Amino acid sequence: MGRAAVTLKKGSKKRSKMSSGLDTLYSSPLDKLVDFNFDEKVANVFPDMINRSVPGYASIVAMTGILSAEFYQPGTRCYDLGCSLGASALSMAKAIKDDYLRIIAVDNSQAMLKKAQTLLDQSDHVESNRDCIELICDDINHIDVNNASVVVMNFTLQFIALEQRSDLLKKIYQGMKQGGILILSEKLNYNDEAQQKLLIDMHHFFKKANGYSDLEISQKRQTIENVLLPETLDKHKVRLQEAGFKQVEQWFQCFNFSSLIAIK
Ligand code: GEK
Repeated sequence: MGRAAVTLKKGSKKRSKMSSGLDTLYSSPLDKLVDFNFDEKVANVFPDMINRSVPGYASIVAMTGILSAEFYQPGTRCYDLGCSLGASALSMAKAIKDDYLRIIAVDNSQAMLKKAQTLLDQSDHVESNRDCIELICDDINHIDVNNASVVVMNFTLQFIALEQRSDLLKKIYQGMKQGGILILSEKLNYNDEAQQKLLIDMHHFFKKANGYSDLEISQKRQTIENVLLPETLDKHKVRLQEAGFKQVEQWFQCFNFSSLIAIK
């Protein structure tokens, strides 16, 4: 399966100087805009970046805990695919009351997982229930999903190559228990030009209101457009149904950001 546990390299103490901070990565004009990637610089500002960039992010993370507590089946596993710093995994860990809870949190960015490990270590042992979370550094296309009653993909599928998305969802479905849920949160695209423009404009109003300048918005958009590939709500629903999910419902939307629940 090619899993790799998170390994902290020597010298990681130095990095603690670079504490979590404000996202100013695109605040000055950059000579060369390289494709966005989840490196150490991003990991260090990630909570600020995602909260100021994704409308409804905090609500979706909180609801992930609430929904997972209701649909979790004792004796099964939970997965957080594309876990970043582990926010959704922690939300599940706090909400699900089961001494035998096991949450597999997967990300292919070593930098993000190193930061996730630091945050877990710093969290209150009892309050966070962190011991049930296992961090795995791997591509979610390569991991096995087994005996799952809750699978969460909060803003991760959008980074997966378009041609790999169906197979990934089919694999997830196959690894799930009857009655289990997939929470899928994504940035959306619209086929209608006017609708697309309005939704994107509203997202930019949100970012400006959160302190990002026009330069930051524009540079970030250019670096991310080849990497984050949004699709329409219909496309997501049809693909989930084709994977086998018997009920698919959109439960959240703010501007062009949405979350779906798919029940096996
Ligand atoms: C949260 N869910 O805070 N395999 C594993 N991880 C991947 C892959 C892949 N193939 N591609 C991208 N990632 C999180 C937020 S962020 C969303 C998710 C965003 C990882 C990538 O390294 C990053 O950590 C995450 O998916 C996407 O609730 O930044 O917009």
